[in-house]
Amino acid sequence: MLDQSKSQKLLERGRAVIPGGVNSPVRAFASAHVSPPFIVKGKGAYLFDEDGHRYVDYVGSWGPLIVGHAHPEVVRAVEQAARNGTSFGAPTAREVELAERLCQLMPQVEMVRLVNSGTEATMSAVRLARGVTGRAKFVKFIGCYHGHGDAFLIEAGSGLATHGVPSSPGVPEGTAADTLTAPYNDLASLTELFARHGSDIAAVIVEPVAGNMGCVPPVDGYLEGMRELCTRNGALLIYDEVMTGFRVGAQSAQGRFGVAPDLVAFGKVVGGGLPLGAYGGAAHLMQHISPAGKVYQAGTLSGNPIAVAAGLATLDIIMRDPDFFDQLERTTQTIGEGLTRAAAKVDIQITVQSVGSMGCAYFSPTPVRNFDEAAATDTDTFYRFHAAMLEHGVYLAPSPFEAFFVSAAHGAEEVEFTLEAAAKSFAQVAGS
Ligand code: KE4
Repeated sequence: MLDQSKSQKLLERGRAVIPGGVNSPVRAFASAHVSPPFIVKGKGAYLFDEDGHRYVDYVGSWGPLIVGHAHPEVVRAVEQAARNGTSFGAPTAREVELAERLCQLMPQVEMVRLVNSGTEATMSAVRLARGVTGRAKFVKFIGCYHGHGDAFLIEAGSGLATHGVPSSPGVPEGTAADTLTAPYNDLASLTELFARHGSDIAAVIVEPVAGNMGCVPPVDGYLEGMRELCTRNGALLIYDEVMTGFRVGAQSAQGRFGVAPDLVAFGKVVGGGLPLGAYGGAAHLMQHISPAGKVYQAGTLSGNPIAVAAGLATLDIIMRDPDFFDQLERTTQTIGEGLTRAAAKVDIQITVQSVGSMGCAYFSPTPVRNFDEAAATDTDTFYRFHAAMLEHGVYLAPSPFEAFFVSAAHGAEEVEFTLEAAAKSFAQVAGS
């Protein structure tokens, strides 16, 4: 058994002053068989906890750390920025530089607004869509998570699925009534929603690869069909690329699948591990944002100089190596194949699904295409596997509905260590 005495004591202390002892529910390991390790340090592919354990990390702060923990260039950029002052509430050259960089990297993004989180980015994109179209309703997909904005907390996957919450108390009925939901990867039900509510729908928001029910790629023709339905009905298509942005390829999911949205929300990687999000799209849409237009959206710390510096440094590292994404994808595939082989050795059938450097190992003999199928996988065995992996030095997200993330710091040594740990863990799970 893993000695977690220090972490457990800290969790107790935390519970007295922080709800659940954590500042985001998924960190509580609520359904897991182990306590959350309290982290003291991250370096490259590794995390170090209060109890003296080292783990190969596949959470990467839930996605941002694509170049690994404490990358020297990111740390240097942050130090330099901090020396010049931590916040001004006034424009800076580097914000313009980051906005230019995002527009240059993403061909259909002509303007962006920087915010502080993925939640802010998705919330603001929906507000913009409503402001532009003059319509109130929007569509989200069951099992997709778009942050904790009121209107999104309906059948929202991720932490809510882990805690068995279909919709959060505190979301007024009126707000929920304007959120229409449909199963993911099911164009027929989206077509039906448009047939019933077409002229009231401001937007469809989607994770182009669903990463909050594991890792579910869009089926062939799904994004194309969604694009077509939106265009035909005068609704805006919003990609939530908070997770997939600069994660599944140099031009994110929209470049990878070749289907362009009207608006896009970013977070995670674009902030290089600091609090930063962004939303953007065509100039004629973004010009509706205040002060250029009338749709209000603001922030004391928006475009924070330290976060901007970390984001720029991370994008620099990613973009200067033409092989960056292919290399990550190869590593991810090696891990996926290794996990599948290790499980099969002890007669456990798993299905690994991955896109770029995000993936999920489902305890299921068949592929997962939507939330119902993700929920029907063997989650009990997942939780036992999760605890065994932690004991053997591998840190996975404590939920079968979360993706794993591979970083550029995961080399051959870390992969080998991971697969050895997996072989032991699968054997333990099979024997218990
Ligand atoms: P943040 O507000 O947490 O920065 O981003 C919200 C968000 C929006 N869209 C997608 C596709 C996301 O995955 C997220 C955040 N993801 C969660 C869980 N996968 C992060 C972890 C947490 O909530 O603590």
